Order: sequence, then C-alpha cells, then structure tokens
Amino acid sequence: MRFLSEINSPADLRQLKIEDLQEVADEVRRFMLETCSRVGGHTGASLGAVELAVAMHYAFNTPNDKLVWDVGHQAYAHKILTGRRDKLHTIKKYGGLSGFLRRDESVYDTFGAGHASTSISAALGMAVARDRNKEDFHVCALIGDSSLAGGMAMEAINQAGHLKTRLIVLLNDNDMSIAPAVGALTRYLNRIKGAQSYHHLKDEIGGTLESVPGFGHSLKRAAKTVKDAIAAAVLPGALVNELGFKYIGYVDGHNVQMIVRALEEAKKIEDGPVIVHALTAKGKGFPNPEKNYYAYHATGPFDLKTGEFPKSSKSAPPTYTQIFGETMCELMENDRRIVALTAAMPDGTGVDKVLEKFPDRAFDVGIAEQHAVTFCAGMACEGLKPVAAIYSTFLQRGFDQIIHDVCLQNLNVTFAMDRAGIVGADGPTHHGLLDIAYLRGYPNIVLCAPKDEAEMRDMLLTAIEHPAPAAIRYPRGSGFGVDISQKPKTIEIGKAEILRDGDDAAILAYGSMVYPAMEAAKNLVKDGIEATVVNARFVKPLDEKLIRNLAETKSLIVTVEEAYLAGGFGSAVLEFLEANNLLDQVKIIRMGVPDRIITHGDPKLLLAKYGLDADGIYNKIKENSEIIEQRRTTGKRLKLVK
Ligand SMILES: Cc1ncc(C[n+]2csc(CCOP(=O)(O)OP(=O)(O)O)c2C)c(N)n1
Repeated sequence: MRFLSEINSPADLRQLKIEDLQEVADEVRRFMLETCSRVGGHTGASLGAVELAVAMHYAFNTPNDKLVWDVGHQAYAHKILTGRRDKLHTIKKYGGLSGFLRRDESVYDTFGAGHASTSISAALGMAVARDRNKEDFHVCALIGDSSLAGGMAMEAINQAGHLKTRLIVLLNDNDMSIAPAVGALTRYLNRIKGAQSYHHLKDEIGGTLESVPGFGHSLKRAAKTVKDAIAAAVLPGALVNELGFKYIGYVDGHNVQMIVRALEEAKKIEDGPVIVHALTAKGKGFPNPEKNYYAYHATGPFDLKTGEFPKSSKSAPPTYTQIFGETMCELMENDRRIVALTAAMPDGTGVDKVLEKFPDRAFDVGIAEQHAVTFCAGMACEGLKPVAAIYSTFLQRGFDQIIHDVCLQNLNVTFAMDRAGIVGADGPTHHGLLDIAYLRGYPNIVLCAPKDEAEMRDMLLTAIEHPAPAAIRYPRGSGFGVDISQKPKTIEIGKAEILRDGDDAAILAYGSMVYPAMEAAKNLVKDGIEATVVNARFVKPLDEKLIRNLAETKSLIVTVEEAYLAGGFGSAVLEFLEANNLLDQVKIIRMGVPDRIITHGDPKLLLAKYGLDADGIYNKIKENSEIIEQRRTTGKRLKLVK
C-alpha cells in the first residue's frame, strides 16, 4: 500500500496531491475487501462509499469541518481514514469497533448513527449552532437515496430550505436501499439521472448557471475544466426552486477528483443549503461479478477471490423471519383482507416472500416507519387486516402513530416485531429491548411473545383475527426446529401456559426466555428445587388469575424477559401484585436487561452477561434458595390451580 499505510488521519490524506486520491481509494477498497472477507460487515454499502469518504476528508478540514453520516453502515472507509484502520477487523465484535458511528469512538464521528434519515437534521443543528456561535466551518451530511426519502430527512430539508442555512448534503445515490429503493423520490432521482445529464441541462437552463450570484460562474468553469464534466448545474426542479436548495450534480461517485471538485464548489455556496448528487454502485469492487445486492449490503466472511460465501455445514432450523414470511403467505391465501407491509426491510422481515406471492397485497413503503403505521391504520379503517413487519428497534419511530392512530381508534393492525431482544453485532442502536415498555402503557393493544416458532404461527393468526391492535415480538435468528406442520390456530388472549409444575418457585418466562427457563428448572431438580415454569405468552393482558394463584402458592416468582426491566414484563407482574396486595405473600425477582446501554457483540455472550440464559436463571434461583427454605418451614399452600 503506497499511500494507505502512511495515512493515520485525514490530515495525512490532505498532504497528498489530488491526482493520487484515486489510488488511495483503490487501496482503501482493497484493505476493506481483505478485512471484510475475513470478518464480514456492511461490505457492499461501505464499498460503494469509498471515494465519497476519501473526497470528503480531502475537501473538508475534518474534524473541524463536520461530517455527519446517515446510518453509518457505509462509513468503513471513513473509519479507515480516521485512525481506525488497524482495528477494522474488530468491527461489530464485542469490545471492537462499532458497526455504525459513535461519538465516543472517534472525534471524527461527529454524530452517533444507526437508524436512518437523521443526518440532515443533526447537520442542520450543527450548522445553526455554528452560525449562532459565530464560528466558521463546513457541515456536510452524507445520506443515501433511500434514507433521504425517510420522513425525518424530508422534514430537515424543509427547515433547511426555510432557514437558508449554509449546509452541504452529499447524496450517495446508488438506487438501492437494502433492497432496491422504492418510492416517488427514487423515481424523481432517476428522472434526473436519466434525462438531466449536464449536457442536457446546459441546453435546458441556458444562462441560469452564470446568473447564480457568487456561484454560477465558477461552477460552469469547474464543469468545463473536468473533462467528462461534473454535471454541475442548478436544477430548475423542486429541490432548488421550492425547497430552497441548490443542486450540484450529478457526479460520478467513484471519481474522487470529480467529487472533490463538486464539494469545493459546494463549499463556496454561502447563502443556503446545497445538495451534491453523487451516483455510486453498491458493492463496487466486490469480487463476485454476479450482482447480488441483498448479499452485498451486509455480508459475512467471503472468499476474496471468488466472492463466494461459505456454505454452512450444519443446517440450522428456519429463522423466525422465514417462518413469519411463510405463515403470512399461508394465512393470506385464506383471507383476502390480510395485507403485509415492510418499511425497507423486505428480506430482513420475510415480507419479500409475501411481495413475491401477493404483489398487490404487500407493500414496501421505504424507510418510513411512522407513515407505515398510519398507512396500516387507514387500511384497517376500511376493513383490511394489515400486518406491519417492522423490527422492534425501528418501530420506535412509529410510537405516536401506534398510540394516536392505531390504539386510540382501536384498529385491527398487527405489528410483527422482528429482532426483539438483543440483536448482537449491530449493537445499541439496533437492540430491540424497549418494545414492551413503549407499548404496554396504553389501552387496547394486545402484546404477546411466542416461546418458539410453532407458537409464533398461532400468535400471528390470533393477532390478525383479534379485531383490535396486537403486537408480537420475536427474536433474531433461528427457532428451535420444532414441528410447524400444524395449521396455525388461535389461542386464548391473556392465557398463559403452564409447562411444568413445581412447588418451590415459579419462573414466569416471556418469549425467548421460556426454553432457557425450562432448562434451568430441569437443572434445579438435582439441587432439590422444584420450579413451576410458565410460558407467559401475553404481557398485555396478563394472565391475572394464574399470577394471583402463583403468588398464593409459591414463595418466589422469578420473571424473565429479553428486554429492559424498566417498564417490561416483570414490571407488569409487579404492578399487578402491588395493585392486588399480593406483594407480602410472595417475593418477586425480575430478570431482564438493566438500565444500561447494551454494547454490540455475540448475543449469547451478552445474554449470559445479564444472566439471561439457563445458567443465569438457575443461579438466580439458587441464590435465593433461602426463601424457598422458608416456604418449606412456613408451609404455603402447594397446589397450583390451573
Ligand atoms: C429507521 C431505520 N429503518 C431501517 C433501517 C435499516 N437500514 C439500514 S441501511 C438501510 C438502507 C439505506 O439505504 P440508503 O440510505 O440508500 O443507503 P445505502 O445502504 O444504499 O448506502 C436500511 C433500510 C435503519 N437503519 N433505520
């Protein structure tokens, strides 16, 4: 590596000649490919933004100038150039670099990221603060075409155009979300790309270029000086005229010199925000010539020469996501009113299967979770039965819509919350630990979690058939490989399932914690402790009759959930006991995730850290065996009434 080994900060990069930058980008790409081929990561997304990262750190005086990355999954080149090259191999691993951006990881990560469409708002905030503080630096938000269509980005554009704040938005337009990008904005960008090449524009807008004060002349000069022409122009489109943005584009997003020149032009615009439109290809340089965008966005390890992904030797049981997609197809076959929806995660949620089979009854709304929820509410008003499959973490975006549009009006919308719990490598921005707490506090909604994939099928049907809001949470990854050949059947809402009866303690487990609770109970037997295990199934409504009964018959109730303790399942049980004066009858211990930011890493390791596995539950009960002893001497009623 002629250049890269000497680049330990962007200041080193800025010592180089502009003609050398393409070679730097090539080296960055090779380094990234070599590392990602070993450890995986957001390979394709980051490969597509290599030249943008090099150009930004060259054109801007970072970290004094502020770069704000949207999502941050495409920022590996940024990490490589900002002193983190030697740690790239630790990305997404416990104790290693974050897969996204974190202010506490680097001074160059000016704003934490992980969820989409935040960059323009944050950048605008920084730019406004800069102006207030009478400082002088550039702020540049880098955002993908799909994230640009997210509601928040649109709201930020609206305000930026209104304020006329000096701000640069670099649009990384690759026509892709994780799946192909969708929506009218995508069509609009394609129209620019298709019809409005620089030459085209030249004819169309004639003298407009020169008429832009302080900008047009130099822009035109730049366009002339770069051979193939940075298609630098002021577009007479909505963004420019109506939203108050100037537009520079489009630019070949893999030609570093062109991007640098476009950014230099953008820096000269002082009287308002500007969009620099760069065209890139996701997965640029990935060794497999056959395009597989889904796989390129984020990959596991791969063969550096062929781009092949290793075949896994053991066949894991199907994932909850797969089971969800297949079950939806089955249910939709029998009920024409069911419709399915994803917010830019068709493959991540299993809705891709539904889109294939029922293209007219399934929707990808793009990165638009808020809209997704209210869109479902509207469909429910007219008698459809919408199922919105949205990761637990992203559904946080739609909180008020769930309350105001769905629950308040008691509409039949089902939320399928994939990736509920600790998701692992993606870390704090992506853990789905809050959904119980954020959904439990409002009337009308039913909340449930299956113990395994067979029960998930039943719960999905139950939720859809329930003529009111319902949400199902289920974890990332494989189920337990249980038999799923039975047709889905409805289960009684609010009814828990007793899996095991034991006199000493009761473990009330929710969702993913049921099987570990069973294992813990089995292990306790050899220590002479007999525990009842309850598959709680519902946190709202709770099986109050059963909980009352447990409180009256056991000395110890242990609740276990893969969620934040605050406001979670255990809290619901505790509140019930308190409200019914049962707290003096039984000791309750709540197991779950403490009030802490949970880092990224192997989910097994993280779960074990918080005692959320069979060993953790076993140990917790053993630690409290004194209480069990006391019960034996005081002789509580032992019979459990089912
Ligand atoms: C609120 C939210 N919804 C969904 C996601 C999942 N997600 C991560 S990257 C991505 C695609 C982003 O596409 P784009 O902005 O065009 O960037 P690209 O990956 O193409 O570079 C999606 C949907 C997210 N991070 N945040």
